[in-house]
Amino acid sequence: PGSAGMLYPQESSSREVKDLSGLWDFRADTSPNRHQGFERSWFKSRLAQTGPVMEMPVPASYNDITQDPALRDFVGWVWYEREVVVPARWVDDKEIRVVLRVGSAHYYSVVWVNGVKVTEHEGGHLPFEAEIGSIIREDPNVPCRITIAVNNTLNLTTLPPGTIQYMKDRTMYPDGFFVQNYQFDFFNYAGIHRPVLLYTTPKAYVDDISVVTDFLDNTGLVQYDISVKNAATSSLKVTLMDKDGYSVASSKEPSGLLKVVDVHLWWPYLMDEKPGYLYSLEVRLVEAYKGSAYDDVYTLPIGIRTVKVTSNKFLINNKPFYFHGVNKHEDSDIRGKGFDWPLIVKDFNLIKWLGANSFRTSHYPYAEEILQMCDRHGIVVIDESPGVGIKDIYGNASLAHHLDVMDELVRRDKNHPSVVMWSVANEPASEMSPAENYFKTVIQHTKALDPTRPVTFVTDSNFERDRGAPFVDVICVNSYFSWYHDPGHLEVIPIQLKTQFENWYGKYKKPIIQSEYGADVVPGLHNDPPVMFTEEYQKEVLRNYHRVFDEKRKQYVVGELIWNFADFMTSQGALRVVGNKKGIFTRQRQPKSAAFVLRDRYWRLANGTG
Ligand code: BDP
Repeated sequence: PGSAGMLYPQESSSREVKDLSGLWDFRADTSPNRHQGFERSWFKSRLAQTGPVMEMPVPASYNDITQDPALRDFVGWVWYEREVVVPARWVDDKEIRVVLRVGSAHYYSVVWVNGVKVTEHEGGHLPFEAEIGSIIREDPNVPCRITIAVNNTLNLTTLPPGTIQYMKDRTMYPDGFFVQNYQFDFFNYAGIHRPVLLYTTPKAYVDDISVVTDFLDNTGLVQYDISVKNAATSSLKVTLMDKDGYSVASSKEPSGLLKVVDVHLWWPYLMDEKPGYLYSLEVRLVEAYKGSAYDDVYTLPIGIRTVKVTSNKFLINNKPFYFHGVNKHEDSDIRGKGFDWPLIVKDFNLIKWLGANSFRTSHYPYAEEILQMCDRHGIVVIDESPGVGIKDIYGNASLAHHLDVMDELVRRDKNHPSVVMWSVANEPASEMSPAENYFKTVIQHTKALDPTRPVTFVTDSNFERDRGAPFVDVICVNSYFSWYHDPGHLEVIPIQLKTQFENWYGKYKKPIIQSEYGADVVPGLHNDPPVMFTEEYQKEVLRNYHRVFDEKRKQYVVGELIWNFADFMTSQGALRVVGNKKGIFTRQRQPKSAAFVLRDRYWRLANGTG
């Protein structure tokens, strides 16, 4: 990622944003070697001139949009293109920086503007951008043509990893047959998943802002650091404003400490009457001799709070915080992993209905807009990297890429008060001997990037054999008692869960979060006494876990996150009935019976009556 910042694009008196969501031209490269687009330079002219195109919505996964099974399961390069009319003043005024930004595209992307390559990016869940001003100024009379080629292939050095398997037996498989294998449990949706934007800044601009917050008695402390680019004779005006827009502190320095008297701390949902209280840090870059029209203005929402971990507590603002929440996915009908406001707002309403105070971004970074909502609503987040399905420790190239991904993730999300912990991976092969160095390195790297937040990874391995746990701040454990083993035997849950907690705590003396537990339900299936896949069985699994949580949360268990908030799509397999059905809501966000069990519990926990 280099030294550049990745501030969320924002409109201000100095910045404009043009959202390119809508219909783009689209074609999958189905040529035998999947490489015709590059060989024939499809980026050089309109995509429609080099072959047939279809209309494809952006943002969305392309997989479920058509009736074509080959496109649903396509592996390789797909091509998107759109022409944009750029406001003349962006072209005329050379003092304006024009940036093209892709919120995310899965997995590998190459971007051209008017046939000129402007950037490429590896990784499906984080933003990337390129300055395109000089290209659109070359010929002001041609519309700006944006071409994005996206490849969803996963291999041993991608994150998440995967393998391509060729089936060469011609008596069994057709010519050229291959499959994409991966060892994570969600469908490898692909395409341009988050909005593509054009945005402007003045030539001299605010490139990045970092804040670290603290408080002493009634005084809030905001340590900030601003980096600017192309600024010649500039000065800064930094103003911290409260929710009502009143200035509470100010400075002219690029970095410093702002003090807020009678601070209103950022509190999680249900811990305060005004959860998610946000101040605004307005940064104004003033270029001398140019007039205020050339100031760059960027306003960062900030929440003042602290996070600390002791041997048996997770503290927010020095008060014990108990995670009663969910694991999620970015997943829904038709749009797959595509960004969708109605879905996002519905999910927040369901989270609040449940009385949940937190979620984990299983198993990859979610859209920034979701984290911004968490900031505003006080929903606490464990921010997870795409390090899922690492079922072997694949070597130095994988490790190096994992470190890069952590750089990009921390750069993007460092200022969100809702983010209280980083998770570097989910259920890796942490019992292998190279895992020790691997997780030590990734976790130390993440701590160096951000010394203020605890770091974890989520384990499902045995407490004696796991080699990553010595490096984490909080032990996060997944277990599926009476599901993947002892199927049907609900009565084993209490004893196995107690043993699980006592083993981990006994060995490490660190707080523990039950980061996954649950059971599949085909909604509407009933049986009493409970049997697997019925609504009754899911409820009983939950109740059995809850009894043990209640005993252990008095000691060192600091959280419980249900697997999963909602049903979601997976690759096809004998264990999955049109996807994973462990949701307490269906994929369409309607409650199964267990949602009511959880709702009762979470509200009791929130009210301190549990
Ligand atoms: C865990 C994984 C999660 C799966 C879940 C399950 O972390 O991604 O979906 O189990 O099997 O192993 O339902």
